[in-house]
Amino acid sequence: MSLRSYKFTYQLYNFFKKDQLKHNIPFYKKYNLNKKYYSSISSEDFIGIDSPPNLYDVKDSKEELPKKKTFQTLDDKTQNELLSWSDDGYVVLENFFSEEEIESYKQEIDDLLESGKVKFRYGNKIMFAIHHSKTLRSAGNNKKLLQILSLLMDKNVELFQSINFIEGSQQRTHSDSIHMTTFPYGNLIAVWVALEDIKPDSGPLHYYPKSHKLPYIHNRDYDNVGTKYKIGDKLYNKYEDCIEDVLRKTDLEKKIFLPKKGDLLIWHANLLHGGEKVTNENSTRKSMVFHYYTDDAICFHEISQRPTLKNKKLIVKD
Ligand SMILES: O=C(O)CCC(=O)C(=O)O
Repeated sequence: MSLRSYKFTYQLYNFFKKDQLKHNIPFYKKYNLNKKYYSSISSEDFIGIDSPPNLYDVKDSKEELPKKKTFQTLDDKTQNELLSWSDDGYVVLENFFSEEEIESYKQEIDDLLESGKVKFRYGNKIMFAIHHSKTLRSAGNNKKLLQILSLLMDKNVELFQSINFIEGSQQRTHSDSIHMTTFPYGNLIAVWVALEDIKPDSGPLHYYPKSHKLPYIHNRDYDNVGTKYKIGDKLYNKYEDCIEDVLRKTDLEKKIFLPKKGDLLIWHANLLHGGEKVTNENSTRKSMVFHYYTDDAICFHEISQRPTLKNKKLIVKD
């Protein structure tokens, strides 16, 4: 049995990273959570505590967004693109980044790879390149983008993570809420940026419009709660099977995202999405994902039951 399955291993690790965990302290107090901020945490800790929903999970963005000052400052096209947020759980913003900006992001990734500052992890993902690049950090902290994300969440958001892809992820359908969990639930928002025109054979992103309205799937939903001392022992594919089962019982339809370079897709914390199969082995699918937390929630990783480590470098904007 691996040491990683014991909660105390993470607790020890967390203890030495305490500074990066303190962000949760005020919200442990707010939600009367009686535990150390470096201890294990999962959705089991919130059973019986009401999770206040976000504005557009209960009110229609078509009616509410036009009342917001920030919304009124946006051009007509962007306004229209945002209106269906609460209905669909995603929005597409065409042509958001310029050709020049996109070229600079691609160059930055090439340089980071060549210098060895970033490496592929979990197969073909370049994780957290924003920790090494002011250019990519600035892309994630683009002023208009942050404004739009804050508008959709109706509160402040903070850049947390980036993932860069050269090729399709082929990742099975999932919700980000199992990886970047929050309490209250749903306080995460994500952005997928096309760094080139995306072709159908390159393993494009897929997503299920309206799936954000399905219940959040947590450890207990696939028998992965664990014990007082150990995290759950289910393999990740059991979670993916569970999502497949959930979807099979709905009539939700899959959409494939085939954007042009510079387009982006913004999705809700619980929107189900993944990567299509790559059918052309020589294809590339250059893309960049940003994940943002709101600044008013407890953040953790449901599967490993670890509180989220936040890198301060990102909070101080360039
Ligand atoms: O780009 C993809 O294929 C999947 C990305 C994804 O699932 C994510 O970043 O959450």
